[in-house]
Amino acid sequence: MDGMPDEIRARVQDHPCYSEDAHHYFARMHVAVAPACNIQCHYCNRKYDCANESRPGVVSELLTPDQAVKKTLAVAATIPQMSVLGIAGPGDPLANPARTFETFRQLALKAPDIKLCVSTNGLALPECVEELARHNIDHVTITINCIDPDVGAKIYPWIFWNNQRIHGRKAAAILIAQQQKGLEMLVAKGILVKVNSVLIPGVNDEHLKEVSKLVKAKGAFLHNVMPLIAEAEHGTFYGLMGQRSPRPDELKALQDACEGDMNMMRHCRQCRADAVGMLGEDRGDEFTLDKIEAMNIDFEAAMVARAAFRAQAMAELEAKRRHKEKASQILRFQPRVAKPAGRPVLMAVAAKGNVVGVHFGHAKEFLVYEAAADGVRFVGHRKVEQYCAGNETCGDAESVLERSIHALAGCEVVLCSRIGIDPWRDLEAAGIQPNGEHAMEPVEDAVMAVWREMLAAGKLEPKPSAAKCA
Ligand code: CLF
Ligand code: SF4
Repeated sequence: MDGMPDEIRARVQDHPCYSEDAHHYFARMHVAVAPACNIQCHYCNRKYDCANESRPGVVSELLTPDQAVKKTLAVAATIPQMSVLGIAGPGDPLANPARTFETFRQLALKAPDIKLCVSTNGLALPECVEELARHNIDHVTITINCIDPDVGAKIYPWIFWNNQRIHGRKAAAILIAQQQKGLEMLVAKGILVKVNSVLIPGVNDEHLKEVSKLVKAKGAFLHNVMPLIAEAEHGTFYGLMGQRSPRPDELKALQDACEGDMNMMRHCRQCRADAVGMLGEDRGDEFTLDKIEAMNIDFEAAMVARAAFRAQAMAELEAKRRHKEKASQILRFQPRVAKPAGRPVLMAVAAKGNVVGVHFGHAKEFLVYEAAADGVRFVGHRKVEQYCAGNETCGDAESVLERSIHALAGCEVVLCSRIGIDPWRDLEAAGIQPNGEHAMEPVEDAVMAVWREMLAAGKLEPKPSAAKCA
């Protein structure tokens, strides 16, 4: 959020998706009120949630607007970090306008401190912009995978438009036109727009650079390039035909290439349409309808706890921002001496919140940072299975460890709070240095400290050929 006008910063500083810093402090929840969809994407199987913002292969419990409101109030009372309510499926929210807007209408009245957010494929967007603005929806995500109908025809087999099913290039051209028109209308209303794009190798990878340029020129705030997830067991067209997903290094290279043009989101977790909690965690099971019915909630006490949490989180975020601003000013005004030597290094961190706080064997994901002379940059995350699930008889531990090491390819260091001797040995053998010396330290400080130690030890001479992710 460096250099961002104060008015925009105030609108995104507690949104875990629109602000990378905020996602360490604030949580989101989704309510699955929107079953229908008006298009078909080749990466979607309608048995599952909308794959434009969801991890395919999961099914959400469909709620009525009344049930959704009840659930939102219960979650907000239990999780003070919850700042945003999003509707992202299981179909397209704007293909279900009555259910979507009834949910928003009730929540704007009953929980005005919660931000409202929606994600759409964009086909019905232009006709919904007025109503979105009326309900005070300040954040809208449009999934835009292409701006060329020939590319679109490879992603969308059909759309349902004006009571007709339209196929191929013609369908893609209509969808693209609606998405672009919707984007322009939202920007004209002052609504913040995030664009999601699914990176499909060989289909739209190079093309997404043009998409990024265009949506930025039209005023989109943030671009979130997400990897295609295509598994045969999900029964999607791409899954069945063997379309591959991008590797982590391909995703990072494309995000880096687009970054020159606009803010990139790199911390997306491709949530489910009924996700609850901090990004990367899912507490949905605690809030099924029967459990909510049995809850005895003191809403007044909950509001006090929410306000106290918020004040503390905002103060910490502001302190962090000032610290970063000061560091970048020092760098900017330093006399122009030769840049300190040392190549950039990718490091994986088993983090809890904002600190190095997870045992290697307990991590379900690692945050990946790039450390260099001019600071630390978050570049993405890698999902893994828990190597040590607390089950002594787990015979699969070896292969889980192998898969974790494979997922960390390209990283030279892994920071965690603790690590066992076996994984330590195997990581080292794979060229990844485990490090448990910075337990409970703030993540970025720890990563920078390790980079400086490597520099001092003479380990950061340029490599003959840069490390690549597998
Ligand atoms: Fe939900 Fe999306 Fe709003 Fe966030 S998710 S509707 S903008 S509140 Fe966030 Fe989840 Fe990624 Fe979406 S991490 S899938 S980008
Ligand atoms: Fe599936 Fe979402 Fe695409 Fe509709 S917009 S087909 S629900 S991925």
